[in-house]
Amino acid sequence: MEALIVVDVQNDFIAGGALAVPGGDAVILLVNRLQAKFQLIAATRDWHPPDHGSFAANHPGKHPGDLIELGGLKQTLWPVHCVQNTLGADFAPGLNRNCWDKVVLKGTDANIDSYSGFYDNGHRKATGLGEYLRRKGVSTVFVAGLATDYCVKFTALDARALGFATLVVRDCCRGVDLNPGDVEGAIHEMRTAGVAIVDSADLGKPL
Ligand code: VGL
Ligand code: ZN
Repeated sequence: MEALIVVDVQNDFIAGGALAVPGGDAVILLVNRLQAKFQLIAATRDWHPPDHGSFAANHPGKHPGDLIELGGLKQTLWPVHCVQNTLGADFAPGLNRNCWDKVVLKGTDANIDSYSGFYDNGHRKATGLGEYLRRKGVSTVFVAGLATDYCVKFTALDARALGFATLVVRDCCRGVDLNPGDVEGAIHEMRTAGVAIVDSADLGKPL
């Protein structure tokens, strides 16, 4: 059984959003097309409380891009984004949600960030996505969405570590590239961990 995980395709990560990922809008159509090839689809949703520790604004004198320690972990600081029950946390307009079987909220604990859809960044708490996929008999997981070098990467790495055959559909993802080369580095890191990098055109299941 195969499943698709659609990562964080939310307003704050597309044009006009607080943490807009370059080219992020393009994934809406691409993910819609990709979704048609799957029987089981889970989506992740970045869902932060207003006092979240990853927001630079919650650390006087700090700025987005700065590195701090949060809950004993290194934490990159971000603009305020994906605050619970705000427009920025809504899924992107035009994204087809009708076919989704599960939505996983992440980043809900103010004291720790959660890039992966499976665990927080300290691997302290599971979201339940891993158990859900196992219960559904999933052995192979495809990952697409935003952002390649953060939430897509960590979701794919955790999926692989949990024993799922894991493929990232590269053309259906876009990255932040905070430092140029971050996306390439993320691709390399995922490949090294046993994650396959594929393109949607090569999936062998034409529409
Ligand atoms: C993300 C930074 C902060 C992501 C989420 O979805 O990749 N990046 N929160
Ligand atoms: Zn976030």
